[in-house]
Amino acid sequence: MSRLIILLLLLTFHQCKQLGQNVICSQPGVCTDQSCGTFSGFQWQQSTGNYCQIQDCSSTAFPSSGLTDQLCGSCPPITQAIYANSLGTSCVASPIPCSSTQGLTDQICKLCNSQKPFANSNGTSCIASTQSCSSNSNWTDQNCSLCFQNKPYANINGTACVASTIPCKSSSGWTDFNCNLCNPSTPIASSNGKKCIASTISCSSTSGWTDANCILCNSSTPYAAADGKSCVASTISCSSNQGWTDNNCFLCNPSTPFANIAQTACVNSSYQCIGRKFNLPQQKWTDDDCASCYSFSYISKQDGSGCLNCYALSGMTDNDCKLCNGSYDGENSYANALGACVSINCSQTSGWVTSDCTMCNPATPMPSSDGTMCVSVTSSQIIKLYLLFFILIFLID
Ligand SMILES: *[C@@H]1O[C@H](CO)[C@@H](O)[C@H](O)[C@H]1NC(C)=O
Ligand SMILES: *[C@@H]1O[C@H](CO)[C@@H](O)[C@H](O)[C@H]1NC(C)=O
Ligand SMILES: *[C@@H]1O[C@H](CO)[C@@H](O)[C@H](O)[C@H]1NC(C)=O
Ligand SMILES: *[C@@H]1O[C@H](CO)[C@@H](O)[C@H](O)[C@H]1NC(C)=O
Ligand SMILES: *[C@@H]1O[C@H](CO)[C@@H](O)[C@H](O)[C@H]1NC(C)=O
Ligand SMILES: *[C@@H]1O[C@H](CO)[C@@H](O)[C@H](O)[C@H]1NC(C)=O
Ligand SMILES: *[C@@H]1O[C@H](CO)[C@@H](O)[C@H](O)[C@H]1NC(C)=O
Ligand SMILES: CC(=O)N[C@H]1CO[C@H](CO)[C@@H](O)[C@@H]1O
Repeated sequence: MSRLIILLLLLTFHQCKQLGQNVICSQPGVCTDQSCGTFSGFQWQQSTGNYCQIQDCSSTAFPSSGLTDQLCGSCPPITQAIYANSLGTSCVASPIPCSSTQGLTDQICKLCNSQKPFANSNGTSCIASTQSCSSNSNWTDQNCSLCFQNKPYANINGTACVASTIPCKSSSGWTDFNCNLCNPSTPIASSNGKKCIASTISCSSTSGWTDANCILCNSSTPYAAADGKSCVASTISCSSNQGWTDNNCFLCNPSTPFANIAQTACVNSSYQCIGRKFNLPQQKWTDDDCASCYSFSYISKQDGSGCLNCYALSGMTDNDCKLCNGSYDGENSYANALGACVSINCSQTSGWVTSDCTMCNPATPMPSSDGTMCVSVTSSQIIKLYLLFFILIFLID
């Protein structure tokens, strides 16, 4: 009986005395409190080689503060909880020490410090972000700068952190570089740098402008100049084919600074086309100006008071036609009855033939029998009409 009690006591004693696991202290092989850490109630002893160990892990209650990797390593309270957490308040089953400055992961950080539960992007430290650095939503500038050394700002929809040099929420100071990083669908900075826009060329471009890009870059200059090298403050598109004014013409293309008479295009001439005061010497019409301002078939009147359309089908006088003679329509230097220019002297008093009569006045297409004038019908035709008339009367009777 007494032998059994002694055996039980021996067994109990064996169970209670728990030899610690081997750890390396700050001075390898030196197993003093100074080298391994002072923990009241625990004694260090030399183990094999450079290792030290706690003599008896059960010698006193396990502390809940001031824990180190040495104590946790020698007396892990739970299997594999061999490292002290960052605050030294518990031993944790982290695969690497909580003091590590590389190889940190979210999982390790959570074990090591619940206040800094995420590893930064390169795993060099645990951070107080509210989301994992591998998240792909809900990013804020604050958490971006915690996670990424070189990507301090959240992109515009918070799906990633970017290496822009200003926050993506900025309302000034934009550059194409930053716009493209913050939101690739609006990759260009507006001219005033206050926003990012969906232009297809940089607002500082010196060629390739379109109306669509111009209005995005600077709404004060909404249209591309005719040469596409800049944007201008015209009130209509430089590719318009109506509604032109001198001012818009000049803005769109300084080498054709005047609206033509029909306002359908811009032209160059010695003076503006619209609103000319022909009594002032430099504003008199010239052939060149008439051609530019109206059309190629126009020439200037003799006194410079206006332009004549040599192709006009009405309103022309012999004088007008004489001016036009040789200009555009060959020898069409006489006005006909309709006021168009023809090659026959419609005032002639002899030599009329049918083709000339028709040309001079379609209403009197027939030469009289002596050829001195044109008439509506010939005398032989009149006789035929009379005959027809009498036959009709006879038939009706
Ligand atoms: C992002 O934030 C919203 C609203 O706070 C939340 O509902 C959502 O779960 C978050 N998403 C992630 C991936 O954290
Ligand atoms: C890791 O990132 C931090 C900032 O997040 C930075 O301070 C550190 O230099 C980086 N280390 C390496 C090795 O890139
Ligand atoms: C967020 O922006 C990125 C580009 O910055 C884009 O690729 C992605 O489709 C956007 N996501 C959403 C949900 O808008
Ligand atoms: C936008 O256009 C207006 C009108 O030409 C000009 O005065 C202004 O300087 C332009 N703004 C920028 C930022 O270029
Ligand atoms: C415009 O026309 C005037 C004379 O009509 C001429 O002196 C000037 O050189 C022309 N300008 C251009 C850009 O062609
Ligand atoms: C028309 O011009 C030609 C030369 O081009 C000239 O010979 C002819 O006399 C002119 N006719 C009239 C009616 O002026
Ligand atoms: C046209 O004919 C009339 C009548 O014969 C004549 O007086 C006039 O001089 C002619 N005009 C021209 C330009 O020859
Ligand atoms: C939206 C979000 O997650 N914001 C957090 C970013 O990180 C800071 C801590 O630095 C938190 O306070 C924010 O709530």
